[in-house]
Amino acid sequence: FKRDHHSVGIIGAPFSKGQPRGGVEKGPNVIRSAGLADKLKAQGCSVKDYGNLCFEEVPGDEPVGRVKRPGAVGSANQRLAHAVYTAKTEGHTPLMLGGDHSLAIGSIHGHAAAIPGDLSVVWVDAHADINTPLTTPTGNVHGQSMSYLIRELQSKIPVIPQFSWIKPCVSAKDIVYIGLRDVDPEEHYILKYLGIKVFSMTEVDGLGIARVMEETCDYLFSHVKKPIHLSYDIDAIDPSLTPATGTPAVGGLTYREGVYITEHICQTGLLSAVDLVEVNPQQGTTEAQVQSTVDIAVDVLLGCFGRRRAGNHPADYCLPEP
Ligand code: 6HN
Ligand code: MN
Ligand code: MN
Ligand code: MN
Repeated sequence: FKRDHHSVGIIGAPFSKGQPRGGVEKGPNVIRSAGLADKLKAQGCSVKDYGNLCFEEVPGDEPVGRVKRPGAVGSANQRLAHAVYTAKTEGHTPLMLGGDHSLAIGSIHGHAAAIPGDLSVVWVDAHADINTPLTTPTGNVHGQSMSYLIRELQSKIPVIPQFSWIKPCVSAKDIVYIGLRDVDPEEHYILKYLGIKVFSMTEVDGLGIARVMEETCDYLFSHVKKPIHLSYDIDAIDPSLTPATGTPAVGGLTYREGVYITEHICQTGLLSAVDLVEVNPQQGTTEAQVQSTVDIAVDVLLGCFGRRRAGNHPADYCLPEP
């Protein structure tokens, strides 16, 4: 294959306590059942499946301020950080299957710990997930993940003992958002205040996805080329296509835009870890809705790891001689 060869390290993270809806913990297994590993192998990847992480029950897990389930979220993410660190240091490109988007805390933390310099983050989502513990309207940590990781925001983050292991490891200038369309006012302020690069659905409409991806890479590569952490929330895609998710928002990416993002990032050669989160089979009302959501999640991931819609063939392929 002419695309750079990935060894994918699949890490299942069946965790749902960063938000209130049950079912999202089934994400890793439904995505696996759709044939992810075999399809990755068929396109030339090697695959190591680390299985699903086990997360501990945390009794008496009372909110700290507005933040719900701090014990469960803190400990799950600490385990995940370790797993991602291990997969990365063993030479794999970690692929974290969620679970809810609070898991990006551990995934990005573990990834950052495993590489020498800084990483950049491409966050594909209808939502910015950048509320602080003091601005969150819901208390759900899946809407706050980025706030714990951004260095420039730490003076605004109160102490949460269960989160004390988290070391902010991402600079605001190394983050690009794509697909936003449901941003809380406080989050919008934070994005402006930190000068974070955002391609909302307005920019996707105005520029087209090809320009958005070109500008994303120009922006991220303007100083040094850092490894990319792609955190992909399935609700970035339009809910007519991916309805089985907990916080759907109308007016999302088309299938083609959603896949184009991954094809473009893959061909940079800098993709270093991936999250695919918020697939919730219990949020679909029909089996077809669940199937469509899962199938699209798989196609997004195949795009990350070398699939081109133009077709692929092994680098050593030879035509059969008559
Ligand atoms: N997601 N902004 C809302 C909140 O609760 O803070 C919604 C978060 C959605 C979370 O996309 O993973
Ligand atoms: Mn999200
Ligand atoms: Mn590092
Ligand atoms: Mn979202």
